[in-house]
Amino acid sequence: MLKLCGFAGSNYYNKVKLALMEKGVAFEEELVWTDRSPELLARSPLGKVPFIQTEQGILCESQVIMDYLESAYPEKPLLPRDPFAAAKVRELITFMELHLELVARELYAEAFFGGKVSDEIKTRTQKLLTRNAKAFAKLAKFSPYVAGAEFTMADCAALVHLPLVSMTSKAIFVEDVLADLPVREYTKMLGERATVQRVNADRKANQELMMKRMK
Ligand SMILES: N[C@@H](CCC(=O)N[C@@H](CS)C(=O)NCC(=O)O)C(=O)O
Repeated sequence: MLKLCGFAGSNYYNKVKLALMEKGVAFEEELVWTDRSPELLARSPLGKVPFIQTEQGILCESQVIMDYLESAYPEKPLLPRDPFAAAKVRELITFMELHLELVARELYAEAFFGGKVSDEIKTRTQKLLTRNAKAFAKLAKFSPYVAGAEFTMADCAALVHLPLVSMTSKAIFVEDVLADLPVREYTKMLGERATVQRVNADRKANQELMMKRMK
């Protein structure tokens, strides 16, 4: 059976987990914390999660995994059939990852892990995030799903990226760079899905475990 490896506190892990559940693909989970151990590096070249173990071998990079799942398990698609509409869904995913999540990531050390980020990084990040959030607003539909009327793999990504970007922004700048977007209502709507409830419950339990490990 396909194995999803990583930890449920990881947003990229949860993006893939949600897709697996939405597609109804049977899978098991292996708890793998990130480190630089030779054992992990032998399975995931950068020591990152998630990765999946298939009968043919291991795959890393969450979006590559999503694309693999889409072609290996086409029964319940998370992409529209029309090539342009499918590309628009993938455009949203790339945009959220590159221009929101990875920019906000520069602030996580201070926002979540008790570290310190320089004022220079904060100023640069705030400028970038403000600009990128405005651009994202032009692409995102929220009608009611992020790419339009259907639940797609962009929702698996949005569910993990958007609330985290909002939280980070509020923690560091007080102001939410995504305040003009209906992120809270959207997240609440997605929270009605049993799959999302399971992801959220597992994340909470895993975060408690993570805290205990850090003590
Ligand atoms: N581009 C990667 C990012 C994965 C990633 O950054 N995962 C984090 C956990 S959320 C991680 O493994 N961090 C540990 C590290 O970078 O060493 C993907 O999409 O899978």
